[in-house]
Amino acid sequence: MDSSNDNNKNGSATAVEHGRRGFLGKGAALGLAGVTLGLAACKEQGASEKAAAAKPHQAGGGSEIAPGQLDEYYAFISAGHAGEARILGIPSGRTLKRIPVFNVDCMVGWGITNESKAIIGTKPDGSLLYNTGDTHHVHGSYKDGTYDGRWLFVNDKIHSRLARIRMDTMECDKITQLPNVMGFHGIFTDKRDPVDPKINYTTRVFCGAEFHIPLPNDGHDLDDPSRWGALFSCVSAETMEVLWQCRVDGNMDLVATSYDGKLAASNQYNVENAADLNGMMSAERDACVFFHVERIERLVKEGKFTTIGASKVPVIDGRKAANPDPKTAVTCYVPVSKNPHGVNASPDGKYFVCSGKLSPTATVIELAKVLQWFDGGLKDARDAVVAEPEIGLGPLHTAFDGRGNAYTSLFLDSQCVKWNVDAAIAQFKGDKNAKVILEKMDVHYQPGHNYASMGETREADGKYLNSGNKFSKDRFLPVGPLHVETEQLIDISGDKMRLIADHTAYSEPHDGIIVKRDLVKTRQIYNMDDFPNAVKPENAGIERHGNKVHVRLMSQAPAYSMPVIKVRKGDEVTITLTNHDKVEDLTHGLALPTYNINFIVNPQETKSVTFKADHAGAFWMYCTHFCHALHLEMRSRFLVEA
Ligand code: K7E
Ligand code: RUQ
Ligand code: CUA
Ligand code: CA
Repeated sequence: MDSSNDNNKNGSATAVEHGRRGFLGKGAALGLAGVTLGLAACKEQGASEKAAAAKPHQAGGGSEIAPGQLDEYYAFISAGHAGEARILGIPSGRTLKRIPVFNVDCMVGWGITNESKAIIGTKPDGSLLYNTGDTHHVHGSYKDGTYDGRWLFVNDKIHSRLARIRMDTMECDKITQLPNVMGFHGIFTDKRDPVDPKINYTTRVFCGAEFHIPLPNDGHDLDDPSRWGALFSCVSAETMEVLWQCRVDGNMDLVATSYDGKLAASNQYNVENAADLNGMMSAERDACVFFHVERIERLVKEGKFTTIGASKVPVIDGRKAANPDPKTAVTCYVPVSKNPHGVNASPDGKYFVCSGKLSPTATVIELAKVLQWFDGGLKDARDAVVAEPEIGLGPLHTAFDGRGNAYTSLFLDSQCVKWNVDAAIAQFKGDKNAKVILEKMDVHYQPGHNYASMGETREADGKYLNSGNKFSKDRFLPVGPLHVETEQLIDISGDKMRLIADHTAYSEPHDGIIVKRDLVKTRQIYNMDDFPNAVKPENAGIERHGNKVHVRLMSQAPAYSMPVIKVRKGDEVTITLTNHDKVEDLTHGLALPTYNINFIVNPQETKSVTFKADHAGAFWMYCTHFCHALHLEMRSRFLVEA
């Protein structure tokens, strides 16, 4: 089941069983590149590996939260192609909530109720536009350089949609599809306005685009990918409208923003604009493209933009050929290591770090120098690079502890490497004694993102680091061919990193943020008046207009307001249900057998469903959510007359 057989065939490794760590080896990064990923050679087992197998440390900084005790942090994480977002407690790793976003969830009724369908979007026949999604990155809204607890934003890579989650209810309230974009991968909120000092909070969300497509994607240029392009998008955090897009050379992967609001950037692994794997790996260097937000928005204001196809969104040309003079350019392409993955902002606001992926290095870019380039004061964009330390194989994502140290995930080495940013800069300047690499710690196995507590804010506190690992192998009981994933929690508060917990995760979380619990303020019950269609005693009951029937229902434990509901076969039925219970946590459900209806209403909440009563009979409409000693008795007869 591991790669050792392949290794033997290739003669590139010993017959020693080392499948646990050796699944993917160093060969991939050393010039053989991605094409050999599955067969690559294995690394030797080292002392550090044995150390990792030792028992986790105890007490003081452990992960255990005693029964009845609360976690210190929330983690808001993505769920990959499960399509949702999730909330964990940190350090316990306990799952607190799953937030349906792009997926359909029959516990909540997401994708089933009219309200959630309106957010996801429907086809003319009322069915869902999409019921799949791929969430990779979750980022919060900011104020004064730290989380304001207002919103979370999450991407859908499959259908290029941006979703917003309001943090008072932890529910998705808006979804926007980006026009003329495919492979929306990186996302980041801005932290303040580039111009107006009063706007010290998030108003924009920036979105990268990984895949080139014809612009517009309407069937032309299908045989000539060299004419395809990629657009960087800016979305209003408040209205969720797409404000503008910027066309670039090459593609875009992940996104970072500066603390001063002036710059957004995206790492590019395909500056080659290639359509195949070999082409995407042909250039020695790729780039990190920086966007000058103020200049782009000035051009939009002055009307100096084009539009693409049916989209009305202003598009600014950020390609190099259209931006010859740095002093007016909207983009700056800083050359970085080959096929990078990940770009992360240091909490001191000074640097962005891109990881090499196919190069064993990280590239440190100084933002002041990028701004200098935009002012015409830096000859070569490459001069904005102030360090490029060698850190290990397959570097992907970098987290920060607020004490000047960076933590980069090493996919191929299955490690987390802790390195010092200032030392890397000194080394780049020629200081041979600079101690850059502070520690390498094994993780299990093949990490994607790692992220630190408050690490994406000015308040980075250097307490916890989560390593999201892609292969758990033998770390947990086997459960069939699909293994659970591991989220390993590492205590980074001391000089040495300490692995303190292996948490499981259902596939497949990518990135997340760890937020101090006091920054999050949720409400305990809804406000009935927030729902224009709330059912109250004065409008409750059944109402017929032709073959349209509206059932206005209330729930109060342990009963629905109508014991019998009678409709005729062929009716279009809408059931609106308002939960009149006011007790915290007192949720009711509504399931309608054979009609594919299932949803819940939380205290003081209203939801509705619409369906065709296309088959006759008696159906017990029952409460699914345990609410009362007489929960099982909470049901009504839904009668459909032939
Ligand atoms: Cu590296 Cu989509 Cu952030 Cu996954 S991406 S791990
Ligand atoms: S009934 S407590 Cu199905 Cu035993 Cu639930
Ligand atoms: Cu109402 Cu169970
Ligand atoms: Ca490349």
